[in-house]
Amino acid sequence: MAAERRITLVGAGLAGALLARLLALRGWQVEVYEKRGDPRIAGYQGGRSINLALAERGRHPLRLADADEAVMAQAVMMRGRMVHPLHGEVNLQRYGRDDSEVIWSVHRGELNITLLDLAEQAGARLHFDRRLDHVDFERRIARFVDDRDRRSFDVPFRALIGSDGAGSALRGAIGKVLDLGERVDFLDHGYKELEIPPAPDGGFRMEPNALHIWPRGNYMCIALPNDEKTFTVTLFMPNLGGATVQNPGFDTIRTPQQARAFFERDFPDTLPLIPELERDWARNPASTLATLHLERWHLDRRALVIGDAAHAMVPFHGQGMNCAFEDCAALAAHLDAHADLADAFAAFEAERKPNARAIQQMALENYLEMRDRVDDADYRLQRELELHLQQRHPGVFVPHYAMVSFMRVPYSVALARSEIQHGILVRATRGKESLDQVDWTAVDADVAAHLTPLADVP
Ligand code: FAD
Ligand code: 8R5
Repeated sequence: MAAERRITLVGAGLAGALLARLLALRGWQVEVYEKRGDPRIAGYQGGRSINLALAERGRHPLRLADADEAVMAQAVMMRGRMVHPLHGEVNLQRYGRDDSEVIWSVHRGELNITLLDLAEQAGARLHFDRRLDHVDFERRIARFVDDRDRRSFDVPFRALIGSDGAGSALRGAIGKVLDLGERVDFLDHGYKELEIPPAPDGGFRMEPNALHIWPRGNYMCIALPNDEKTFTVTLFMPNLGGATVQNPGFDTIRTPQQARAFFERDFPDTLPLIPELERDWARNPASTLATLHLERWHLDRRALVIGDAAHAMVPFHGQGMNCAFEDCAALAAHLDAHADLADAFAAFEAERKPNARAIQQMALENYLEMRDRVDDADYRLQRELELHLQQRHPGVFVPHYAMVSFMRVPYSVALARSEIQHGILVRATRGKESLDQVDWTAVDADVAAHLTPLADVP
């Protein structure tokens, strides 16, 4: 029995490193193959983003792996959205009721390194510069290539877990022997990253404890703080603009000079903060955004995909990593509970697929909210009412953002309840300008008719 607790992971990114740790702590023999070099030696060569938002959903699996403390040592608290209107005052919209309801900005490279160290300490064996190239599922042999010298290595496996990200090579290999029902929905918007360096005195150039948003209707900038006193700014905008300057797109802003003119018009308060705008614009290409849907996540007992490899999503709820970490905890539990890997993989897929779909949908919906709605009077009245209803109906009316970011109720439950609650908020505030005008008797009846108490996952 013990000899059978062997598994091979492909990809030592965020999910791969955490899963390796969780399984090794449970006594599994874990081998991890990663196409990049060891970031602890070579320096982190990861994606362009430097920081990610970590929420309660992601912190819980980190706690299970005894990794939360090490990760939180480098985290920057974000209390809410700092909204920068084009005209008018910058204002903080808190995410939760107090500082226990916040999200955290973490450095991707440092996070990955912390998790790799912990995985190794738990006994997982890490193999860097090993890119999965080909899988023979009949003979159960995976071929890895070292891209530095093109040498290849044939590795026998019992089962493969693909934690190899949105462009998963394992998904591609499974797809050759099984129809995964794969569909990629590209968003017609993309993103580009810019940097706000530290101030001359070495401090932050803006309020550090917030996620900054510059909503501009059809596009937006956001900024997340870094523990090195920098901010990563991300501009999200259509790939293809319209004929007029009112509808900019990545295709219509062709030169760094045009980028400056665009920022002067639409994001004037950011310009003094981004000294190297032209350099960043030219250096960082615009990236695409997409949602990946798969009908199947596993090939019997031989292979499974998790994280972005199974369900990449658009970034607008900041939940891709959080969801991938939840996957790791769920998979570890199913592997403990089922002797046959085929049963464990099937149970994992059945649990996680509806939840992945739900957060993928909520992530798409949050784009409109962030770029267009946060500054609208009717939207702000709905948020205000949401907080009142949370107090009036504790444990029954729980704000959407709280369910997604501060609780661990399944994403599918959060989505279903958010849709009901949205209806209640719209009905109660229609034609109203302030909470004084709300008909509380009618709202309470609406809540009682449509919502039951919500228990969080213990
Ligand atoms: P990854 O972390 O991408 O890891 C995949 C690993 O597999 C990599 O190390 C890669 O090198 C390796 N690999 C790839 N191909 C092969 C191969 N053929 N053989 C071997 N190894 C291979 N999520 C949030 O929750 N909050 C955020 O704020 C947030 N911000 C983001 C910002 C940016 C710019 C981006 C791009 C994503 C962001 N995300 C965020 C999403 C988050 O990064 C992903 O959801 C998360 O990293 C998924 O983890 P993963 O392990 O599945 O994939
Ligand atoms: N990912 C995030 C949120 C929700 C914030 C809110 C949104 C950048 C490529 Cl766009 C985005 C959020 O509702 O007020 N929390 O965390 C992270 C986000 O974007 C990340 C940094 C990103 C992919 C580029």
